[in-house]
Amino acid sequence: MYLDITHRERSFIQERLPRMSERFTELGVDISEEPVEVAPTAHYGMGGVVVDDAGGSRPTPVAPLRSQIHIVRLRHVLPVSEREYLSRAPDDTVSILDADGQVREGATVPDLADDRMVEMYEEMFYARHLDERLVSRQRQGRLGTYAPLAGQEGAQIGSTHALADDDWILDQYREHGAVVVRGIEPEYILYWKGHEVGNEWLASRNVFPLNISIASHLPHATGMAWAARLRGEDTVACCHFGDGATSEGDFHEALNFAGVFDAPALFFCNNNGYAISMPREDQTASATIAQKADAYGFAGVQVDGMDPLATYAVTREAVEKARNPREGERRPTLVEAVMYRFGAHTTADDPSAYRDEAEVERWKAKDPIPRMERFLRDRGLLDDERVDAIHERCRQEVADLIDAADSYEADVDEWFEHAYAEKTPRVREQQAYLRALRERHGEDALLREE
Ligand SMILES: Cc1ncc(C[n+]2csc(CCOP(=O)(O)OP(=O)(O)O)c2C)c(N)n1
Ligand SMILES: [Mg+2]
Repeated sequence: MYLDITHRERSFIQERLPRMSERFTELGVDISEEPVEVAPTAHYGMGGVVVDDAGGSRPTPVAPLRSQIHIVRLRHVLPVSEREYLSRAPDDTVSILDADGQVREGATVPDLADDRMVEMYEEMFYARHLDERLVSRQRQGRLGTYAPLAGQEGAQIGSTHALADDDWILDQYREHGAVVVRGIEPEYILYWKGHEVGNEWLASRNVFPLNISIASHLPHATGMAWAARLRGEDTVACCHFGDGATSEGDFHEALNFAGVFDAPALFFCNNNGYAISMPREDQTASATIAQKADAYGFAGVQVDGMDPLATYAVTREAVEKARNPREGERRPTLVEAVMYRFGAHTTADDPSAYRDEAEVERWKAKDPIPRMERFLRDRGLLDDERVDAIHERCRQEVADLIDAADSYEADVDEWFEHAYAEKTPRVREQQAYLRALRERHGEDALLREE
């Protein structure tokens, strides 16, 4: 490995920054007399040494040498880590399948058992079908406001497969596919019908309650990851959030502390192009979201979020780094998964007010489900018969799930239980009033539609 620096800077490093010089030697980096051309690489923090991908004119500071590094002009340096994906430039999008489901030239198909890949396909189909059913239920007045996921299955299913079962998932509100991988139960639907029980059961799958207040779960993820480290546990906290969430202070605080405390956290940004109606371009002036990781001293990588194999591969590498960082690596990673939501932000939104149909159609050409299906058919793992059987099984299972949720008998007293640890006088009064009405008129009279 070579560093390309000017003579003045070279002697400056050797004389004034012996620690840095020693570090170069440790890393096996030669400080050459003359500039040496090597392959350009991503900017990459290496335990205080920074590799600049912009030809050396814009060194990127990384603690702890932040104050000294500005005088160093670094050019092309090979990163110390040879992680296939995490050492890429933030705009060098990881993609394995092209839009037609063909493996891209030079791409490596992750080492996954055939059954596992078919399972991923099945779960994506299941999640999409569940989504359609739930949107329809909301339209019938049988579900509350719901956040559709169609288009985003590739990232959710791909990334969750790369986690261990006891790794924690901290979701925003659209990650139904991640829950499908962990084993969805009818209670999940009850959440969208307004029942608290819908949030409680998720802990049994190492999933946090859904998060509606944008980005407030990111500091929790950092805290959980840090706590796991302090306790000597091996678990990683994987936090999903949107492009909009990156504008919240919580995002920056969470990533900053994850870097400082070297917490085994994976920040998984589902960049679907919009925060409700706000386009990504108006959300941040950064060219990518992935590059924001650089400010916190750890790796950031962009991935095709509609390619389940690519999201799997990137997440696997990030999780592996979180558990077993190599010399000079920090455990956290920011993944920016680029994708599109085909439907509305929620069932309370009309996307035709802020985007045109042609845009939607362009993105539909990248739909993760037909892409994965094509790939599996080409490998001889799927054919018409198997595809039909999978679709039929999913339809039946989703129907059973919805039926089971419908059979839930809610106790209306529950409504008053969850807002305060101790009920306020006003809440107690309301509860007593409702009880009195129920006793006086009976349930049937209260529920009758006029
Ligand atoms: C703190 C906070 N501010 C505003 C809102 C209202 N809100 C709900 S969803 C949303 C957009 C979030 O966009 P993004 O993070 O990109 O996630 P997406 O819905 O696109 O998956 C906003 C602003 C909120 N829930 N919480
Ligand atoms: Mg978004």
